[in-house]
Amino acid sequence: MRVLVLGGDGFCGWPTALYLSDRGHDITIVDNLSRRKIDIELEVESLTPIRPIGERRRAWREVSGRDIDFVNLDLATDYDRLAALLTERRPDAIVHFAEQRAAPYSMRSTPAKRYTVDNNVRATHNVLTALVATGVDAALVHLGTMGVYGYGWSGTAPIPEGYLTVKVPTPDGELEREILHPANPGSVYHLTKTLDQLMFAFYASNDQLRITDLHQGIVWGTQTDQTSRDERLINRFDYDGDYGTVLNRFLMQAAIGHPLTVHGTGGQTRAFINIRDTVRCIEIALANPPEAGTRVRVLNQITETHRVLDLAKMVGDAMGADIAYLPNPRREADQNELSARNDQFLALGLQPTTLSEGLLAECRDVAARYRYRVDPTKIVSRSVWRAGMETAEDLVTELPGDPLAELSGQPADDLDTAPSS
Ligand code: NAD
Ligand code: USQ
Repeated sequence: MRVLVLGGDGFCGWPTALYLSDRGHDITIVDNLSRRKIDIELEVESLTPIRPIGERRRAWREVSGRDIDFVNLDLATDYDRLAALLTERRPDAIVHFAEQRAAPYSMRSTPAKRYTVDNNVRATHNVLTALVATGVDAALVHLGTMGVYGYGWSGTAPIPEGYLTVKVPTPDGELEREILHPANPGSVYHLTKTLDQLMFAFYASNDQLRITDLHQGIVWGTQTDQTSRDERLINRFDYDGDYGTVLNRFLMQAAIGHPLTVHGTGGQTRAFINIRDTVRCIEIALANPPEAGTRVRVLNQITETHRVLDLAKMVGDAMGADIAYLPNPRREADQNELSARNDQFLALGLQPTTLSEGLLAECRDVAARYRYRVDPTKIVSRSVWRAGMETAEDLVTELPGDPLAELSGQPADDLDTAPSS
């Protein structure tokens, strides 16, 4: 397939581009490199030393013999170039990762809120309207989020995959209807994903676009079989308070001897997926597009759920790290249950990689190798959901000694114990 990977320089997009290229697909990355510019704005870098996109592509050609094309284009503002690209390449499929994806970043300031909405909503709408205007019949696979459902709305009822069956009272009795699951965003970033959903529903219905929306949980891990083939292909590893996600942050914190930064009581339960499964899920979604004229296909792209405190205890016990209970900079329930369906991916052949499979140790080792790149003053999350909310002081201002050196001799699979989910 000829595939455009929108956002293909990012944490999920880069390993997906390599994976699909490795599987023989013809890949063009479309990215405006805005994520790299946000690193400069936040004065922080990926823990791993990611290389410029040109060097990444050259390295991939050297190790695989395959070319990945790259187009530097802002999907939110360069509509004409996007339409011309579609007309010229006529892709069979488009994978859309290209959005501002950090909830804390989206809440950090008024400009960041406006940027997140402007960037994400316009980028998604431009892709949809360009498909209609050019008549290119590409299947669209979008990366959405489990956060569109909210946390706690449905109590203990398992979250379905996209649609909810409801009974509507009428004078003649109850009418059964299937509706898009009510949206319950917890941040401006999550809000943009709920707006994306409505745009998809409209364009699937009005223009018969073939759209799959993947409601992905928190991605953990960093390397895949492809990114680990050469140091120059290494994937991003965000650890800072805005972009770092919880499990990767805990592994990085333990690897540098920093207390594990649990927000509040750590009672939040979230859905997770390893980056190696993300790339497989995309391939499965590409191979199974919906028919034209049918509703948006929604799949929950998750493999397991865990409570934040359980993750902290597991990492802390295995690596000797302390837990720090910090004021929660977010407005979220003290605790929530989360049970969600993922039947469709399982039925389509996904074999989940779980926390118990040795990859925690791989991720810890990546963090340990690059610990010298950590700026400890960037670790505590300080983007608050409302002005005036309390945040913690830095817990560590200088990089502590290497805690993993003390664990030397301990086999890497000591971390192979998963908490119950
Ligand atoms: P990322 O920030 O690492 O990558 C996004 C990429 O898109 C970046 O390379 C960025 O430069 C590019 N981009 C952003 N706006 C663009 C624009 N207007 N034009 C062109 N390129 C643009 O994010 P990620 O972690 O790879 O996430 C990818 C997608 O997956 C996002 O949509 C995110 O919401 C979703 N997702 C991520 C996670 C996770 O844990 N990382 C979990 C669930 C869903
Ligand atoms: N948390 C901590 N300590 C930390 C970091 C986070 O306790 O050091 C807590 C947060 O308060 C929250 C939970 O861990 O309760 C998850 O936070 P996160 O930053 O790991 O994940 P989140 O903000 O939900 O966002 C990430 C991605 C986003 C994606 C989402 C999927 O950045 O792109 O959409 O995961 S989901 O969570 O399923 O909505």
